[in-house]
Amino acid sequence: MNQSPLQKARYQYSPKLPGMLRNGISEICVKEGNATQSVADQEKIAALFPNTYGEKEITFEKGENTSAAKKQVVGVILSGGQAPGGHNVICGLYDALKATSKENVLYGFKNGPIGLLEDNYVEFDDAYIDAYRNTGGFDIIGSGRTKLETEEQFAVAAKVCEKHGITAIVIIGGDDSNTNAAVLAEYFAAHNTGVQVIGCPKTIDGDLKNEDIECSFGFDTATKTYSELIGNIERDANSAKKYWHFVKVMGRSASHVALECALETQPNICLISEEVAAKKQSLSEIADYIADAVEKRSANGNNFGVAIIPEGVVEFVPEFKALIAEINELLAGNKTEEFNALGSWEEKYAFIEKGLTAESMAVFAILPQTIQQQLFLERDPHGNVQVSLIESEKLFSALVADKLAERGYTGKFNALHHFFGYEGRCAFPSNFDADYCYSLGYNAFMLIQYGYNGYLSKVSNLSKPAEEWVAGGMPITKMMNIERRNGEDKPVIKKALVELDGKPFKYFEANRDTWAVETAYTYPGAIQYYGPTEVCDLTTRTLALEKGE
Ligand code: FBP
Repeated sequence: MNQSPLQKARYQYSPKLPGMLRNGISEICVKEGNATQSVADQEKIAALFPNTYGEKEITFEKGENTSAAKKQVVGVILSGGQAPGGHNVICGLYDALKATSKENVLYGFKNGPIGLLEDNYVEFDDAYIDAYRNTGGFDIIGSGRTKLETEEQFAVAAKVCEKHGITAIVIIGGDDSNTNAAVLAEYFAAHNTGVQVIGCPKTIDGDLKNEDIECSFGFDTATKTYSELIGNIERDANSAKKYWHFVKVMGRSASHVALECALETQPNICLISEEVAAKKQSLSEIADYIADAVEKRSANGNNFGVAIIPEGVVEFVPEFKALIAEINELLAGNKTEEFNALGSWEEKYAFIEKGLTAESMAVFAILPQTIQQQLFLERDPHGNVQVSLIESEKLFSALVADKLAERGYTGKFNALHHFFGYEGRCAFPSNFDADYCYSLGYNAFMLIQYGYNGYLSKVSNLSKPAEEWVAGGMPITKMMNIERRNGEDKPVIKKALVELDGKPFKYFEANRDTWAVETAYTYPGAIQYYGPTEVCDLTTRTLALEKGE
C-alpha cells in the first residue's frame, strides 16, 4: 500500500499513557473505591443485573501487580460509526496484552458485533497492528451497527468464546453498544462462562459522557476537523463578502459537535437543538432569529455570514416532530402504495393536505418543495421518514430567504450549503485522541487482567497533560437508568445532551449576540501533529470550559 509521508511519520508516534500506567505492567496495582449505584432507578437496575450491579469503582496506581497469572485470549469489536482513534484502542489493548505475556492472544471480530456471532475474525500479530498505529478509520477490522441484545445472540456469542477459549470481549462503542456490553456481561456472569466484558467509550457525537466519562473518543479530532473547515469558510466569507454559508455538522441527536465548533470558530449563528426544544421554538421563530442577524449585518455592509446547523435539529422543533409523526401515520401500511400510485406532485400534495391536521399542514406548507418531497421520498425500512437525511442547512436558508422577502428586505442574501460529517470520522487522530485511545485500550487490558466484568475503561482528568491522567474503571451499570424504548422499559446508559446550564453553553450564550452581528471569527487551522504542545496536545473548548479552565 502506498503510504503518505504523514502516515509514515505517525507510525513513529508514541502515544502518551497516564503517568500511573507508564512503569510497565509489573508496576500497575489496583485501588478499589466505593461500591456504586446506578444514576437512577436503582432497584430496577439492581434486579436486572444481579451479578454485575453495585461493583466498586477502581483506579490503577503505581505499585506491585497482584493480578493472577492466566493466559488471556481477548476478542475486540468495533461497533457503530467510525471515530478517530479506534485503531489506537486496539493497539493499546494489544501492547498491554503482549507485554503481560507473549502467550496472550488478541482476536478482532470483523464488521462489528456481527463478527462475533458469525465467528468471523482475524488474529492480530505485530505486523498487522503496526500497520494501523495512530491512523484514523475502523478499517483494521471494519465496524457495523448490528446490535448484540438478544438472549439467542448471547448464547451464540458464548459458544464462539468457548470455541476459542476467549476470556474477555472488549466492545468499542457508543451508549447503545456499551449498554449491550453491560447486558452481555451480566449474561456471561449468570451463565458462569468466565468471559469478562469491557467497554470503551466511542463516538464523535460526544453524547456518551457523564460524571465518570469526561468525553468519548473521536469527538476531539472530528470537531477539530470540522472547525478547521468552518474557520476556512469564515475566512473565505470575510474575504469575498458575498455569501452566507449554512453548514450542517454531524451529531445524530445532541448538539455537542455544533457547540464545540461554535466555540472554536465564533460563527454568526449556531443553533443548539436542546435549546430549540427547551424554548419550544418554531421553524418560523428560528428563521426570524437568523434573518435578524442577516439584516443587522447587512446594515453594517456585511452581506455575508456563517451559520452552523446541528444535524439533528429538526427533530427538536416540536411542530416538526409532530409533522413527522403524522406523515409516518399517513403512510403507514399499504397507504404508501396508494400514495406512490398518485402521478403528479399536485395530486400527492392534495393527498397530504387531506391527511394532515391543520397545524401540521401549516408547517408543511412553509417548507421548500425539495424538503417537502424529501419527507415523502426518503423512508427507512419501516416506512418512517429518515429525519437525518433532511437537508436542514437548505431548509433554514430557504426559510430565511422567505422571511427576508416577507420583511421587504432589499439587501443581498446569497446562501451556500455544506455538510460536514463523514469528513471528520476517519481523520488521523489528533495527539489527544491518539493518546486517549491508546490509554483506553491499555487500561481495558488491565481491567481484564484484574478480573473485572461489565466495566467501562475510564481515563479521566483529560484537560490536564497525559502524565496527570487518571486510569481506572467504572461499572457500566452505574451509568444506567430506565428509559422507554419501543414501548418497553429498558435499562440504558443515559445519553448526554447539551446542558443548557452547563459552562460551554453558558459561554456561547454570553457571546453569541456579539458574534451574530460582528465579524468575530476565529481560525483554528488544521490539526497539528508536530510542534508546540500548546498547539498539538490541546483538547476541546468544551472540556476546558467544563473543567472551569
Ligand atoms: P455512533 O453513534 O455510532 O458513533 O455514530 C455517530 C454518527 O456518526 C452520527 O453522527 C451520524 O448521524 C451517524 O453516525 C451516521 O451513521 P451512518 O454511518 O450509518 O451513516
